[in-house]
Parts: sequence; C-alpha cells; structure tokens
Amino acid sequence: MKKIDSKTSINLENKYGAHNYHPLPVVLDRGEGVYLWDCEGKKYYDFLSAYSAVNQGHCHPKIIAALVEQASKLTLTSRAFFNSQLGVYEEFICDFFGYDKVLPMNTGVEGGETANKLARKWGYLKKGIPNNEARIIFAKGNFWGRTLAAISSSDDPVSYEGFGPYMPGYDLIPYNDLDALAKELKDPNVAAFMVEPIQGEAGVVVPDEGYLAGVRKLCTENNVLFIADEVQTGIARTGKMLATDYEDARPDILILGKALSGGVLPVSAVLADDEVMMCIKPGEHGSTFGGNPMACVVAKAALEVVKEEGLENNALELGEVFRSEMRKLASKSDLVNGVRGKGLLNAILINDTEDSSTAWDLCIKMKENGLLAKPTHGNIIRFAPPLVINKEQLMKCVEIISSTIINFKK
Ligand code: IF1
Repeated sequence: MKKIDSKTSINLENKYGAHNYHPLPVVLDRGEGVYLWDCEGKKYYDFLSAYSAVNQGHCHPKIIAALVEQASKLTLTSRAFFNSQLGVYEEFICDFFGYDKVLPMNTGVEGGETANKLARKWGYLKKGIPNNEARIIFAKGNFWGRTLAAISSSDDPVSYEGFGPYMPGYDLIPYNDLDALAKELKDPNVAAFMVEPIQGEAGVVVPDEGYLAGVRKLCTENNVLFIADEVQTGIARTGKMLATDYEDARPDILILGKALSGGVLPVSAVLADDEVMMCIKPGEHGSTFGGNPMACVVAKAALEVVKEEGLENNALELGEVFRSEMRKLASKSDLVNGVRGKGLLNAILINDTEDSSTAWDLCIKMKENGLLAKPTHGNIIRFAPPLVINKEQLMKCVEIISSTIINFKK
C-alpha cells in the first residue's frame, strides 16, 4: 500500500472531512504498546491512549489475535439470532464485575443512553414514578458523549450550544457535593444519579475521599439508582479495576466502554442486577452491532489481558511515581501549579488562563520531543499512557515532560 505523507494526509482531511476536531498536527500511522509512529517514521510515547481506550497498549497481540480469528469466522449476525460468542462473553463479564446481567452496546455514549433508559424504566415500573416524570441528576462538569441526551446534561456551552431543544427531566448539581445530592434526592421522582468517579474531560477532577461512598449511601437511602460512568476511569485506569472500587460504592448501573476492547473496535457494556436489567423487555432497546461476535471475543481478551498482566497494580504503583515526579517539577517551574489524578489518569494544571495557548504550545513542544498529550479545557494537560508502560519508559517520559516545561519560553 502506497505510504501517504503527513502533509498530504492533513490536507485531505481538511478538504474532505468535517471540521469537528482540532487535532495536534501529527499523523499517526502505526502503534505498538506505548509507542506510536507518524507517517515519516518518527516515534512517540502515547500519553493520551485515545482517551483511555488503549489501556492494554496499541495492537496488543492477544487482542488482535482474538479479533483476526473471529473476523475470519463470523463478524455479525444482529440480535435477530443467537451467536456462539455472546453467551460465553456475557457470563464472563458478569462474573468479572459481579453483576447479574449485561446489555452489550458499542460506544460509550450508547452505554450512557442505555443506562438512562434503564433508570427511567425502573423508575416507572419499580419506584412508581408517574409516567414521563422521571428525573435523572448529573454532576456539573460531566462529559458522557455527544448525543442530544448527553449534551442535554452538560453545562459546557461548547458541548450544548446550538443543539437545543434539550432532553427534559435532566438536572445538574455541583460535583463532589453530598449536601446538594441529599437535597435533590428527596424528590420522589428522581430515578437516578449518574456520575463519573473521576471527571475526565473536566480535567481529571478527583472528588474528596468518601464522596463515592456517600453517593452510594444517599442513593440507597432514597431508593435512587447510582449510575457510575466508568467509560474513562474503568478497566484499571485509576489503579483499581473500577474507580468505584476505591470505596464502598457498588453502582446499581455500571457503564463501561473504551478500553473494554483495548481500543480495537467500539465495545461498551451496561451491567446491572436483575431488579433493574429485567425492566427492559424484548424489542425495547438494542443496536445492530451490540453484542456482535467480534466485540465479544475482543472484549473477553481485553479483560483477560488486564488481569494476566497485572495492569491495575502497575497503574497504581507507576501512578504514584508519576505524580511525585510531577510534584517535583511543579516545585521547580512556576508554569505548573497543580498535579492531580489516580493511577495512570493524571493531569497538570498550567499556570495560565484557560484561553491561553500555553498548554497547547507545551503539547506541541512535547510532540517535537517525542511524547503525545493534549490539553483539556485550555490550561490542563491530561497524561494517560497505556497501562502496560514500565518504569523505565515512564521515567523517560517524565524526563521529556520536565525538560520541555523547564526549557519552555512563552
Ligand atoms: C471525543 C472528551 C474524554 C467519556 C466518558 C462517556 C464517553 C466518554 C467519561 C462517551 C468519551 C471521549 C470522547 C472523545 C474524546 C474523549 C473525551 F474529551 F471528549 F471528553 F475522554 F474526556 N463517558 N470521551 O470520557 O464515549 O461515545 O466517545 O465512546 O468526543 O472526541 P464514546
């Protein structure tokens, strides 16, 4: 296949592609483990992991082998029929996360939509909420995708402006605020509270110790479903299999996506116990590709890799190392005025205004120095390498980040 050069590729995307992104000026052509190569063969450390979809590393051999084998056997049947991989996968993932049932979907936002539909249905059938009056509460700063429902729950104008009218029955409270939640949950029409255990897009916002346990307790006391959006924080990213594992906070509905497939193809899943999951009857929800045989074998392999390679502990241990190195950097550079995160989901706060180009300019320099990361919300740089990274590679990346920031001239 004729190799395209980066410049031509960018020009083609500019001319023929919707302008719905502003990517860093790098054109990636190959990935392996923690490494990416651009069209000209320049090698980079990946410190974004496709927003935590590539936790197992790029093109993990075991996951690719599962994909290739199934792809040459049976790719898709639709759910009009059974297929030989779905039941095996459903048993595996329900056992893996400790739930009665799973509803397989494709993208993370479809997982969120599914969770919202389940919560509303449960609200009407089990909680006795009057029809069409179910409310779902979200936290300010949330991000769970780009559908009209997802943006209806957003307080970020970039996400929702110009896309109205919005989904009714959605309301927002401050993140990390149990008093605000307690007040809201007194309304008997509230079916669920949906929240990220750590807010990714908001800039890796880690709530206070006890917040998740407090959410669990308040939802139980008020007969409200706790929906955990672990699309970005799940699958070992924060140093535990689930970020909700850090506290006594088992969600009623668990949403997974991204690294559930190791970044190989879109796979999401919604897990719940029968009391909730059986509220949806045959024909009331689904999707053409949901639960397809390839997704099943890929997701099973992706989860096995996390366990076999001890990625939770690696993320836990190397996350501590990374944050302590970033705190050393913050003490030496007045450009960095904050470090936060859990496991290998971390961010540094750049000491400049949100609309400044400093964080972006730093990412351009880091790219030139062989490390790929991207700012979120202007002055915050998220660092999320594949969880297969080893200490030697991590320290090389710390060196690239530190030297870039120390030598940066505005
Ligand atoms: C883009 C952000 C991250 C998510 C959480 C659900 C979804 C996401 C917590 C939806 C998706 C992605 C979307 C992607 C960039 C990335 C992102 F910057 F957009 F916000 F990670 F922080 N819940 N996040 O983070 O999953 O439907 O995309 O599979 O839109 O460019 P999806």
